[in-house]
Amino acid sequence: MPHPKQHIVDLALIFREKGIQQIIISPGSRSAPLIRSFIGCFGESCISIVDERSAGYFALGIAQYTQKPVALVCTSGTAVLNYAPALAEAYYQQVPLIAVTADRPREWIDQQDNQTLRQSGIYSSYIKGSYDLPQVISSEDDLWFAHRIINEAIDLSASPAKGPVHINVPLTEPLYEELPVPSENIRIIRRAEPGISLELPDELIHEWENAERIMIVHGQDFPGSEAALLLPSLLNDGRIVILAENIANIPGKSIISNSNLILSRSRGNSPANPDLVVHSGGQVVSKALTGYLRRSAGAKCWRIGTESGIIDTFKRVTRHIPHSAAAVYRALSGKGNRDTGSSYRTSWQSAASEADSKSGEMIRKASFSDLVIFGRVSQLIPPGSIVALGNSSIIRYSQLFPANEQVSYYSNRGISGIDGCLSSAAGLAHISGKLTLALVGDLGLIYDSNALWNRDLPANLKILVVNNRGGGIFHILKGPSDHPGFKKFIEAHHPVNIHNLAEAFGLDYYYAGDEQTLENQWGQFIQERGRASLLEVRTDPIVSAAAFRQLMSIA
Ligand SMILES: Cc1ncc(C[n+]2csc(CCOP(=O)(O)OP(=O)(O)O)c2C)c(N)n1
Ligand SMILES: [Mg+2]
Repeated sequence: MPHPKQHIVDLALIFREKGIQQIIISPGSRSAPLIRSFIGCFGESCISIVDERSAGYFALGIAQYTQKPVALVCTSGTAVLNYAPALAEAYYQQVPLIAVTADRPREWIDQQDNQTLRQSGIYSSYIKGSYDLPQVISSEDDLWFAHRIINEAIDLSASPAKGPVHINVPLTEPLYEELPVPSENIRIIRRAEPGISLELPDELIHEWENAERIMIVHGQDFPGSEAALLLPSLLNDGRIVILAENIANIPGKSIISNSNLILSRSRGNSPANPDLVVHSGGQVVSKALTGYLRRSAGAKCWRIGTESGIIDTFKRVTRHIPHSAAAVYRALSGKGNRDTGSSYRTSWQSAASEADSKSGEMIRKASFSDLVIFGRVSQLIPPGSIVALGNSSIIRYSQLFPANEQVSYYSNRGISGIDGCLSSAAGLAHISGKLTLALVGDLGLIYDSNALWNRDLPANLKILVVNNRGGGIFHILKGPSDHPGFKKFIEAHHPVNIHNLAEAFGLDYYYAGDEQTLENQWGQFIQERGRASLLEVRTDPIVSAAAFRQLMSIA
């Protein structure tokens, strides 16, 4: 007869055998057997992060980088709910995460037992799969069942479209006893992923070959994705324009990354319209681009993606092609190629460089503001670094500058929360070992300051905080600043001392209040000094909003 907690020991071993390497553990007592099992199997490589919300986002950063499932382990109760933001982000960004949550025995749910809530299926609306392990193993069949669902959960998380899964683990006392050795007949089920070569139907090829002006819009994607490798080669075909923002991470001089600036400045006079729009990848940041495509009457529109539903961002999808972008682009490559000799592509490229040089001119003359910081920082980022963009005006400002091919861009754009940007950046810094520049707003930093509550906070994490003392984004959007509750309830103006915050967590702190000091401090700030550092740059939100508006109106 197997040991009642045999599955707990086997769980960690199955994780390891199926290639999982990163385990993030938050503290607790109900989870003690799980912690024993994971540290027994993975040893020192397990990472301890106390705050589960931060742990979830830290894991997300690692999984964004590796594209492999990362395991999260926590105790029962509200700890479980604190994973929810990161899991939801992972769901919408198709990032593989596995939440392993300790639970009380079933008979004690809703019985006023300590630290207990209904955990089974708790993330139901934004999870690829939810599993409950047996409470105790009382037969070989129980163990067979546990082995199978652990395999299934890992495969589900890692297979397209990737995403989060939940393994809930009811645990009976005793919680601190020794565990047995792993099963001899542990089951590792290997999943054979289908190849990616694809035969597309003739009618689809026909539509592609007959199009005159194709616009590929590729949304957020991870650096080095297959689509990133394939897309630039499609530009041999003169009918194609590729619009991909910095977070799409598509390299190439001819990729247009500043569509937001082009389309904001075009005032209805945009470059030539496409007759076929092909949409792939994750979220697109630019509202101007989304609006433009929604208005592009007459154009056909394909959505390529492994998601099950139809993503019709531009309200004009005529075909949904449920395969990976890489497989479809590979199958289309070389089909119908021609250099139309039309001005279509040139019109987009000259609009891109004109928008860029006009904005450069304006920024050189602008007062010190958020815009000026971005202009300067975009030139100072060292090649080979990672840039983690905060969700606020930060990511919008960063769209105003051409993407830097030497830099990898990440952001939590699945659902754009400000609550985990810094923790994800810490995860990226941890796993990559590369200089990781987290660009965050003051609210984003303070909200997620528990990202800094990490004994092993990577020294290569460099945090640039644009402190405009509230949500600067609400100054640049049309509408909010006329609201009666603007200052207190929307901008959420605050007096937090960021210097003290950085000191509390033992970070090196730098400060700049003008462009010259920013430049002077930069070298020290990004230098490897054995601990993470934070550079606070303070700006006036009114001046910043005026500079932004000026750019948009000359633009
Ligand atoms: C968890 C969460 N709460 C609220 C919001 C709404 N929100 C979007 S941006 C923003 C303000 C961000 O301010 P800050 O980080 O200072 O950046 P800034 O816009 O000033 O650059 C808020 C509250 C959100 N995205 N996520
Ligand atoms: Mg702010």
